[in-house]
Amino acid sequence: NAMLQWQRTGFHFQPEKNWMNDPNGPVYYKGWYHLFYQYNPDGAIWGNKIAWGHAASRDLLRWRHLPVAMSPDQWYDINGVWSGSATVLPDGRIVMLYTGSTNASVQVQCLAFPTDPSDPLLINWTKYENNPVMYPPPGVGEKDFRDPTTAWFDGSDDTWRLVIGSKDDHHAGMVMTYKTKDFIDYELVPGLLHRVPGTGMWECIDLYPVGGLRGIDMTEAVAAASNNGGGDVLHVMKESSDDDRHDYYALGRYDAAKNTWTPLDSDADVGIGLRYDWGKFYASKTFYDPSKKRRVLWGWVGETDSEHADVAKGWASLQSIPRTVVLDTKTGSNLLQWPVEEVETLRTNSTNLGGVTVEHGSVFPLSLHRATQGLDGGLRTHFCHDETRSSHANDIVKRVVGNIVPVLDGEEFSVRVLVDHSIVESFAMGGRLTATSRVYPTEAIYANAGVYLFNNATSARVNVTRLVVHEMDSSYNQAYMTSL
Ligand code: DQQ
Repeated sequence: NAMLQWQRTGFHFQPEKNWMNDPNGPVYYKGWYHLFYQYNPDGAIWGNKIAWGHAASRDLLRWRHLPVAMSPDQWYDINGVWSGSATVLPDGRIVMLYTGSTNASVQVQCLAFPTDPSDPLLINWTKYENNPVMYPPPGVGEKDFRDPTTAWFDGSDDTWRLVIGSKDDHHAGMVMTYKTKDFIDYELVPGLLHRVPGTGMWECIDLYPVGGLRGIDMTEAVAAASNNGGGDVLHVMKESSDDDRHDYYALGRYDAAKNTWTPLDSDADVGIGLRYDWGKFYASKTFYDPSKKRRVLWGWVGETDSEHADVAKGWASLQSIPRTVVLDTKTGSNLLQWPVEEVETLRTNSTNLGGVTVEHGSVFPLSLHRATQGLDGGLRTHFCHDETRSSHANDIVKRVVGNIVPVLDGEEFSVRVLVDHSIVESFAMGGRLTATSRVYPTEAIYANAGVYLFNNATSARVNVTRLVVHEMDSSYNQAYMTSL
């Protein structure tokens, strides 16, 4: 449906057509970033024949679409090649672990390797001949055992370790640790790394270290911890909550020897209470990028229109802009997420509009955003996306998404907003809070789209000290794809 093609993005990743969901196995290999993703080659809706789509890029922005990496073609994954993660071994080889949904819809973990490790595009994949390598352990439901993480090396007993999410019969979300020497035989490590009653199935667990400025590889953090206690490094535990379809995280300390992860906020109810993003963002996954020493987060941004509309478009879902993740050392209690620096290379035609005062109840056209000023921490500052006025279409979920965001003494409120056709992704206070929305305007498209500053307050005036609007060059994205 050509009418709907304006919804396709300029610089957010999406396949050429069809359904996509979770990001899978992100990894940097021989100069290329690889992104795999849950993909339905047959249409624009999720189904029981999910495969791994695949694309590669040198800069996380311009993607070369590659053939499907793995299809559901074995008894152990015939109902779906589900989510999984890449591990890079010390000699550079890649091991891929993923969940197979078997011919009896049992969730098992499976192993795959690049068929030709000398191919930087990693086009062909070989599944291990004796898959599966892990079955649901005793006491775990056969449909509650999925999404293995990237493994890390633990020198104390020379094993690789990884975690897998599940739930128990008290509806508690939980995380199990496995160890292996060869990625073929696995041992369940006694105890649970974390468990929170009442939260249901935990999908797509992520566990990774964070510190101040740069990203940290998990293996490196575990080695540092055994040598010198690990310093100020904290570990993020993230789960995707199948009950309410949001990604939650907490900061804590991982103790490899004890196989424990202890949240900083020890209130059991809060055990995993922070949100990655207040809007549409799910099943996310990070990877460590050794070339820029950073940790990069991808999240699946689904549609909020109807399935009917998706079928008409012939595609569904985007990936978020890849985000670097670091610890917010000022608050010490949350992460900072920020678009990867490569996004700035897309900026053209910048307009500076500093020093604007927006009176209460007024609208200021040709500007960027509604902003509220935090006064020395005395005011609570709230950031949200108001989707309710985003479209005249009648088959759309429209909400107001957002929350309180810390503005500390001496700080001014700031927000960065990425607008890309049918997605708006916002980063408030340097990424302390993020909100992602899908938008489906029926009139404000192409040249009819505009940007305004609103001040909906009943009395306060807002001083916008700095406002920069960048147009984003996305034209060469398509050109690049076809020129290869
Ligand atoms: N999506 C995959 C599962 C995962 C879920 C199936 C999360 O592996 O738990 O498409 O969106």
